[in-house]
Amino acid sequence: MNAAAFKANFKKEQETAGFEGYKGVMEIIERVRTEGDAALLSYTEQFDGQSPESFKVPKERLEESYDALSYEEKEAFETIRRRIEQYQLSIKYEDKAEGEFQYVYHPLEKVGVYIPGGTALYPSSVLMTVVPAIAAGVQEIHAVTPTFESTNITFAALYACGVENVYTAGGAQAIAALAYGTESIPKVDKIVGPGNYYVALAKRLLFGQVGIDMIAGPSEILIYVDDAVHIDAIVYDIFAQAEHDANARTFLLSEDPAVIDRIAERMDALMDQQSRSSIIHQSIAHNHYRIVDSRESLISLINDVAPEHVSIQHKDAEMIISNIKYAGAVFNGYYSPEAIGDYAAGPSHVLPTDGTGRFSHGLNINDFLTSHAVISIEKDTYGTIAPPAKIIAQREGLNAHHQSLDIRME
Ligand code: HSO
Ligand code: ZN
Repeated sequence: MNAAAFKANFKKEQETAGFEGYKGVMEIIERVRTEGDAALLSYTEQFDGQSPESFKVPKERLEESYDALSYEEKEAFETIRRRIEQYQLSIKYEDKAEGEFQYVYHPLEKVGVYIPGGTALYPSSVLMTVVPAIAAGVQEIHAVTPTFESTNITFAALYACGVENVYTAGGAQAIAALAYGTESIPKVDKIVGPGNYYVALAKRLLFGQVGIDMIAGPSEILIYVDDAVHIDAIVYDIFAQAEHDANARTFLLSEDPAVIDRIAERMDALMDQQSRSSIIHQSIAHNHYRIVDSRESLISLINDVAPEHVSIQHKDAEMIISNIKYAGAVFNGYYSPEAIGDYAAGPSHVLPTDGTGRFSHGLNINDFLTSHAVISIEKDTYGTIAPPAKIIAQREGLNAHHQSLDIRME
């Protein structure tokens, strides 16, 4: 398969509800905006089959969920929480420049976090969204999740991270509630976190009314291997990606056709032992491509399509990785499988998908900070930069601007 065909496959249309989908989501947004909790309740009944007495989860339920964890589970949350926090603090961008110019950073005040809860619960997504927000200094975090069991692992993770404002609402209606505010859910400044197709549509439509982290599509991975790889390890890496959902995309690349055949054989042999084999079957049948090509075309391919995850399991990994410019996250070598990034490496697993890594990056502490410039010019500098400014003001025909500059020249 050549690069163009690969790219076409990679960018293959995602599940789409088209214009009707947009119309439906717009209707949900408008009803939540105008009717608040009443609309949220009616959509929760319609889509989730639930009629909660109150959307806000009482603190005792969060605490009970946490208390129900084993000692090892509590320790796991704490170890990972600390690791994510240390990573985020290490990348926090602070401009120390002082004098004439300065950038001042402030954490966002109110952040909404969407935690999926449909076919699987994602406590790892709690850690990967909430910990960077807290590291940035966000004071108020409001989490929504379509989860109705009285105690569960998502609640436990939220409790472990110290989040007390949790609401049992999901889908486009929960995003609209966070964007506009209802009687029980406050309006926030920014919404982050993964969600299904309708959550993504609502985020797309509401950007501007509220800040949005990114529009994340189905998860994807590109794995590049040489002939020395541990075959079964690669098979499990592929399954780990494919088991997310039927639209997940896995791409296995090598310059060596024999290694691809060996991996394919082991995939067939190990498939039926997988607990989510039917999902894996579907996503691999539709999305698993194999390409044998040169090193140069591999690098330009990666930079062109900017996969969410790139895993380089190859003796020349250092050289290849130093040439990668665009990717959600890059995994280097045997002890860096994608799954360690999902849970515990440190960087957030909320990453740009579907080529959006060409212009965006994985969620991090800076997504929860805003900055503004402070300009403090003294007389000497003013004397050198005001004359050219005056010339441009004159050419723009903005006389008051010219005078505002001119009067200070006297
Ligand atoms: N690989 C997913 C994140 C995840 N995996 C959560 C397991 N739990 C998207 O990057
Ligand atoms: Zn995963």
